[in-house]
Amino acid sequence: MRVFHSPLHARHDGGVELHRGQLVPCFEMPARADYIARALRDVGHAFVEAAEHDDSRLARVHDAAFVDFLRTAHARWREEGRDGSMLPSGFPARSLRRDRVPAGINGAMGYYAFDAGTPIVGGTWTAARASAHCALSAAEDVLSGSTAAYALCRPPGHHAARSAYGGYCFLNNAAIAAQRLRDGGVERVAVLDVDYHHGNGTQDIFWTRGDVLTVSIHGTPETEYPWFLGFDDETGEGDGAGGNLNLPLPRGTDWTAYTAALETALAAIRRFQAGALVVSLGVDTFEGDPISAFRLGADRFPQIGARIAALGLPTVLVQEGGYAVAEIGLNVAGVLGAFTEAR
Ligand code: OKP
Ligand code: ZN
Repeated sequence: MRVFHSPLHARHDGGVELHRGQLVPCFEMPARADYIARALRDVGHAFVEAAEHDDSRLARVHDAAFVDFLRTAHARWREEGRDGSMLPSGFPARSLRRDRVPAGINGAMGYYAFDAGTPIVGGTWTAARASAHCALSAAEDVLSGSTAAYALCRPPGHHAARSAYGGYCFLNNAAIAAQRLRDGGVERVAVLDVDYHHGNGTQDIFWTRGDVLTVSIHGTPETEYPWFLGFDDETGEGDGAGGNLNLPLPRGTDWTAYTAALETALAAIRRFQAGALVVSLGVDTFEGDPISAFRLGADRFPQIGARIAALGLPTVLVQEGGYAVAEIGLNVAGVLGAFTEAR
């Protein structure tokens, strides 16, 4: 299958993140994309550089003022005489006002961010935009008749909400791809999120919509990031009532429990009668992942790919997490290889 990529991903290099009380080197680093690219090239996937797309595609799923914030944040930071990486340190939690965006950059950053683990640097906007372009190009490839396409997105996207960033994510690439499929004439689109972390941003974006089903299998937010969304009683509202399915699983989940959840997810997608599928493909469910706690061996990723392929739907696979950098390429190639063989 075609791999849509962009060299501009490397412009986002956050440096450090706040992790368990310490400033540590970012887990979400440029080398991740390079390892994936090498592994996919080695097995012969066709590489295509993502095309430029209009920014109006981003505003289909994000708030315009939020997109403006991302576009201008680092320039505003530099105008205050600072440089390097931006991390927020105050957030509008309970008892504080959320009805106004502070005029200054520090307050605005805390307003739009939901964690202190997602630095913005000078190249973040360029990279995040290029990442979204990978997803858009892959979606258009599928609209033109390809069975499936893979977007080598970096930075990832599934934590980015309509007007909030965090979890290493700025623009929600999977949501942007799903919306592109809708705008291209697909009436019902399903998003299956198999990243270890709950896809809170995708859930938020489609929460009140009946045309996009969102399903996420993830480590339970009782103990796992993003902690404040992803429980199984979140099912959608309004036109989106019943259109969100969360399948949280405990730390230590093995293949037996994982496949049961995967089959539940696939059954829901079949029932929805989707015309196309977007997969938020995180491979941080791997047993060697440094920030996650499922126990899937590398041999399970081809099985995941084959099961998803069995849905028989036109599919856009969008890269999300995966932080065991040495194995990330093998695990992504495992999913894509088995998917291709099954179709
Ligand atoms: C991104 B993706 C809080 C940061 C905690 C965030 C993990 C984001 C995972 N200071 N870590 O879903 O793989
Ligand atoms: Zn993740």
